[in-house]
Amino acid sequence: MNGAQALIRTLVDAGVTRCFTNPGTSEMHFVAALDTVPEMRAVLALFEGVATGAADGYARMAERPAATLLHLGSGLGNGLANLHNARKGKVPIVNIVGDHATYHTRYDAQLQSDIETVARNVSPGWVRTSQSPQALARDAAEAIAAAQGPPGQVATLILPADVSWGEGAEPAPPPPPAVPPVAADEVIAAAAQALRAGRRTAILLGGRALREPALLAASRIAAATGTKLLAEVFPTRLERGAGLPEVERLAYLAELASVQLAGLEHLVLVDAKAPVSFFAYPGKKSYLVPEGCEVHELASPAQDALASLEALADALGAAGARPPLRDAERPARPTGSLDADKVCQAIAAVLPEGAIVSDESQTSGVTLPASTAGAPRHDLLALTGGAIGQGLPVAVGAAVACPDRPVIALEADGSAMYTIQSLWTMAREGLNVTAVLFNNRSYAILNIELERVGAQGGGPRARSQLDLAGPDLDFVALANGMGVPAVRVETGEELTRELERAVSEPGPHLIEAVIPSVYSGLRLRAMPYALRALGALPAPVARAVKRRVYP
Ligand SMILES: Cc1ncc(C[n+]2csc(CCOP(=O)(O)OP(=O)(O)O)c2C)c(N)n1
Ligand SMILES: [Mg+2]
Repeated sequence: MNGAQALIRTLVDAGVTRCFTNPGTSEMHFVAALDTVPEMRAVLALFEGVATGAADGYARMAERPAATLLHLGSGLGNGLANLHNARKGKVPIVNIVGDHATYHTRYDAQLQSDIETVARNVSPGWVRTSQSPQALARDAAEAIAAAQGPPGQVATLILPADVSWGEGAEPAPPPPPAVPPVAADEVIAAAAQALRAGRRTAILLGGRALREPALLAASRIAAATGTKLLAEVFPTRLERGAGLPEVERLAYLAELASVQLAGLEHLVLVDAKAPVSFFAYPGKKSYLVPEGCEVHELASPAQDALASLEALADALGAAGARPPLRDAERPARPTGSLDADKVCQAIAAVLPEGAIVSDESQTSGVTLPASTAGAPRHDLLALTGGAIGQGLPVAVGAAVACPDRPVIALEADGSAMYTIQSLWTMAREGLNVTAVLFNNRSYAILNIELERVGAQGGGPRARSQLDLAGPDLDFVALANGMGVPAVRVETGEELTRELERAVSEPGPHLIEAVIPSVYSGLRLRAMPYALRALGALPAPVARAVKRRVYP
């Protein structure tokens, strides 16, 4: 057996049965070995950012890692943004990067580069260049264990070509499953005391605490104590919809998140970080926990969030509490010419049971959480690391993981163009993905940010950097060119009809809606003033404003 064969056998024996690839010469032995291990399904992507984002989407849904196969430092670099998103989402990925043969590196050939340095940014916890075919399978088993965590992480295994083609390799046994610890008794007692004291409290849920069992445990605690449940801004995987507990997501805009957090005296973190502003803004706070609020970490990402929440519920005598569950409720089907809110309504009106929603709708999706709150239960996958170009690749991976569930990719135009090649992989693999393109012909959010950061000037040259009009992107043509049937819709009636058709037919579809920016004209100009004024308003008024602009 050569190294590559032993590597792939080790991967599939450990349950890593999908590999998202964009190979080159140094990976040819890995590619050749695919035919000797039929349990491994390799999925070709036409850009590394698609492969890495697909591995992320796959693991979020399959609850086990996929592998990637990337070509040296340049290929890894191309895939970096979506590995960054996976790292922030604590998503496990076995990131395999081919390299020159060990004896070739000293010649500094054309593709030679420092792969480990590139990898460390997204794989701070585990990077290794395998040194021999005999060591390779063991290295792979360690990479799988490291990737799985918890917390999940991107483990990068660098595979020199001679290690791959060298003979005398043997597969390694799968790593034993990790048993994450439950919160210590004194931590549970302290959190229970904080929640019992009748103070203003909230539990901030992130990571694995946004899955159904943990949500149920948290909402029992909320029902028994009156504490508020919050979810992190961009969840890795949030289960929501009719029949599930409802949690309020923190807003992306720090000014609005501050309104949600105002007045809290205790904040209990469960697999989540204390909230901070996405960016620094002159004269504004970075750390969003209100002054004087005590932060308790019930469970870190390395711990068992569910068991810790259940232990806390027991300590509070809340195990038998009956939490309120979200009633089924859909908005009416929109009619007439479309805007962003009507697209969100249409999606909510026809969302099928068990859908997986990969949400990269950006500003156009601002009313989506409210519209879909009572839709049939679904999984929401968000932009965990803020590096755009994630939504379509994540949809690819989710559809590979869950071929029987409808995947809906909600894509803003600017974000879609980073990894538009995802459409080709969807067509080739026959994936059940419906991509809805919110085409506002703009980097709309950056128009808000331009005002918010207080940049001086901001004239026509600045605005042209944020404007995508001319030439107008034609997403129907782009999709057709990659084998995906596509339509452009102009009315609510057309959109709901096309959505239902797309979901009922097998394979991928794209629906383009050309819509105005949610923030333009007076609304855009008023936004920074309104955001600044929020802090000075009485809390109930500020909350009402927040609900209005970011429901
Ligand atoms: C990898 C990466 N590059 C650039 C950015 C900066 N950025 C943030 S939002 C954005 C534009 C988003 O435009 P679009 O996807 O059309 O959404 P809209 O704001 O129009 O709703 C850009 C370029 C980023 N977040 N990530
Ligand atoms: Mg846009």
